[in-house]
Amino acid sequence: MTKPFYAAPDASAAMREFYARLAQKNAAPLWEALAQLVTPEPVTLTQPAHWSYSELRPLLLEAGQRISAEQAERRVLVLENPGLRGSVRITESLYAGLQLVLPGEIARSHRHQASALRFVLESNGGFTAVEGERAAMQAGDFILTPSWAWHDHGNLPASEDGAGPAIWLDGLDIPLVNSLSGSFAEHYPAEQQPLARPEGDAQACYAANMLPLEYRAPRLSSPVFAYPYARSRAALQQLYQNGPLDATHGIKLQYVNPATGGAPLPTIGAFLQLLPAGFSGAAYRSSDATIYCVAEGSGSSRVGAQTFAWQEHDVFVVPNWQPVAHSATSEAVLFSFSDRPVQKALGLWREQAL
Ligand code: 1HN
Repeated sequence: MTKPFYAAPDASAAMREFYARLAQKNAAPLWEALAQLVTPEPVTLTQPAHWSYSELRPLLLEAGQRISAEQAERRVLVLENPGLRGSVRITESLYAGLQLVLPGEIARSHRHQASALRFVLESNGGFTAVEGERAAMQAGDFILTPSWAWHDHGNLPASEDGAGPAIWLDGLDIPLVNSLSGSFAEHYPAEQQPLARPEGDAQACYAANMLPLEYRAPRLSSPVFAYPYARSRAALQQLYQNGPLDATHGIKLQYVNPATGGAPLPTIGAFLQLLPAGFSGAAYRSSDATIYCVAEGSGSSRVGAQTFAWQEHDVFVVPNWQPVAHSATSEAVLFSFSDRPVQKALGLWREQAL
């Protein structure tokens, strides 16, 4: 931690006695707290951290033997930041976890104020339904569950092609919503919500570089709720072939709400970047703590004083304002997400090339 910007004066016995009398009246001296309140740079409990998929996957599958999706409501291993143990979050503002749905299972329908995203790691017959429309899940797909949208997940029975577990990374703004004491939630009266539209309807309506006639966005989140990996990956590949490469980010794109040009969720921004084999990126920092998930390839990232060597499907965290520099051993694709849209909406976001 950096040296305090404001130094609290030493408290004499007489002052401490004064503070005790203040406390009895629910009052406190600001001059004792200022140093921790107003820091010259972001101070956070979020630590740089790395989760190895090859270590976590067997534990997630073990959870699959120990508890059903039905018993668990959501069978998830929370990725808990070591600096924030016990507070069920990966950064101070965001939650992340690895979810497992086995062939034939359903994770029943519910909705809540918190917005969620999924980044699919493994799926043959996995699917999710959001507000009356189903999307089949494929590895690398980015899927949204907007605030207050009914959502349930499933994996086809083994007899219908549901070969293997469906596993994805969940990201939610739960800590942010709960810091505002803004949580509401309810169960759908049935295990699965009825489907109101055929699969692919939202793609046709909102994801073909067109919008329904005189469309006015009815909500803050993107009407496109599934962003297939094949399309995002192909865009990165084409841009890489066309050049140029950013010295810090490689080829990096942000997922977008096509109706507004803004972030896909009001509280969470998400990104996908390609790092060519042998890429060694420049150091950079931004005021949003960022969660990375390796979609493809291997490499390493220097985060502050630590270096994380990562493989496919690993997750790692870069805390607020910590320098990060990415290197790729083989051609790699990194998915990432953060609370950047919140910071931007409040005029707080900063970035710096180092
Ligand atoms: C949730 O609703 C899901 O719907 C996943 O899959 C993870 C973590 C905390 C609170 C709600 C889901 C969640 C969650």
